[in-house]
Amino acid sequence: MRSYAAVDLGASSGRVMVGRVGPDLLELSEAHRFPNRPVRVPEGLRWDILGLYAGVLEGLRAAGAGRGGRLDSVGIDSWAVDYGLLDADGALLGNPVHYRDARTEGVAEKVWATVPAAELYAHTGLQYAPFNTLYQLTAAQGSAQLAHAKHLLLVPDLLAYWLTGEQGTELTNASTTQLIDPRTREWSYDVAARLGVDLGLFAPLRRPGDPAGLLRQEVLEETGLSGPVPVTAVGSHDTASAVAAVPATGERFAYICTGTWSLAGLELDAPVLTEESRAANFTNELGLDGTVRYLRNIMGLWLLQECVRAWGDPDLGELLREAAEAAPLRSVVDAGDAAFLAPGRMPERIAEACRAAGEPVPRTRAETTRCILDSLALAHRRAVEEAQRLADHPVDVVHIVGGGTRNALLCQLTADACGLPVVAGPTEAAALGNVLVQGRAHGVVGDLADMRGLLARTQPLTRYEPRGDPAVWRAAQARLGTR
Ligand code: ADP
Ligand code: LRH
Repeated sequence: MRSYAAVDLGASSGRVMVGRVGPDLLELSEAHRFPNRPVRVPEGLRWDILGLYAGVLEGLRAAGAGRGGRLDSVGIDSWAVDYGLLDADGALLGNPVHYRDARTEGVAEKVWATVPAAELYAHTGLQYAPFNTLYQLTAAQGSAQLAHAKHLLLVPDLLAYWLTGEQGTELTNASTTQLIDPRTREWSYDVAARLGVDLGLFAPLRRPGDPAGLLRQEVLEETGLSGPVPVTAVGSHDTASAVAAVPATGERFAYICTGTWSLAGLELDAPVLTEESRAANFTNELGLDGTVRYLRNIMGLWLLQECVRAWGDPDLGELLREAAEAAPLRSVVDAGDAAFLAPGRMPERIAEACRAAGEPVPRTRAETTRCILDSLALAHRRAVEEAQRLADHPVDVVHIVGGGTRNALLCQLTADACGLPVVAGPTEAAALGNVLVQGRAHGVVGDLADMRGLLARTQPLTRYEPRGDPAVWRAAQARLGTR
């Protein structure tokens, strides 16, 4: 039996979890959880990276306490695409820019003037999202900060660098930069050269399971851990770790990682780079062991988080109970619409979207909440259906993992909308995937199928059978003008 610390930073909270792993054992406990609150400064929206690092250190201290300061390894995953720039001395140049910052507005069009969108998709397989690292770097071109930068580290790699002093670029997260070719799983040198992106900024690629250094002496002293403690590269994109922890027992499954985002799609063994796939805005991100995460980004519980914030933080449980009583499918919006990306005024923006789509405007908080959950279920349905068709990969079951598994109404509505059984759990999927990859690197668990078998045997899962008539959902989809 081994103990691994998983640092898992989501857009709404960071946590350090401890996983105990053995041949027939997988237990996860929370050592420390801390809020992730971005900060708006005059230049724009920034991550509080020092606050997050402080949370990681405190979490590692808590993880070691009670086990004599002993941990077998540490793994780090976080949200994708964002990065810190370092100068020639290795010092961070400013706070990493938040992917919801407005600096990328209109940038994609400039990129496509040099590399047309269709060609970009054929080479990188990435969906259009304004925040893909490529667009962020293009927006930053000409800035003093980029001019001074000698290194670029994606957020989990930056934290690993601070913990170990070693730099690397973990592949699953690198695949969200739009600078990786999903066919070769290497840098897309041609795209980078044509767009003036200096790949020399990036540290060498490393893959999940690779060693990523040892905790520095100062870190050991600050956390009370007894060294040596290795850091192991995991699927450092939180979605890669979460998909690794989908407790599927066969191949005919779809997954939805629900948290701040809903990431809905399939695990494939090769990318789908067709024009139809691009038009449907499906992405091909890289997963463990040569797999591809073929999925679509849906705005997710961000819509609800932002409403709850605007309403002054009412009790979520009560809000969801009221939403369960509200009239079903009264109003729906396109929960995939990037118009919902920026923070602020979310109840008003949802009302505006309803008005624009000719839908009744929600009159109460319960109705707005119901509108969000119905709209998410509808977007889940559409993504699951389209992914199956575009990848020619039929499924019998939908797995939901992540924070949204705690929302029984969302899970049930998703089962109803998809017309398929939903298996919900684990809630802390990203942390479990993180821990399991460390365990695998140290020979405690076997391949991806073994990892999933262990999850299915040990983790509490809830099954939701589809109810009602799927035609109701098709009709609601038609109201939005999409199939
Ligand atoms: P991220 O990793 O993106 O920060 P999480 O996976 O932690 O997100 O999921 C956060 C979401 O989980 C919240 O926005 C909230 O909607 C949902 N959630 C958390 N706790 C509960 C709960 N007790 N009941 C219902 N939903 C919950
Ligand atoms: C989820 C996530 C998602 C990305 C987004 C930026 O946390 O990593 O997979 O698209 O954040």
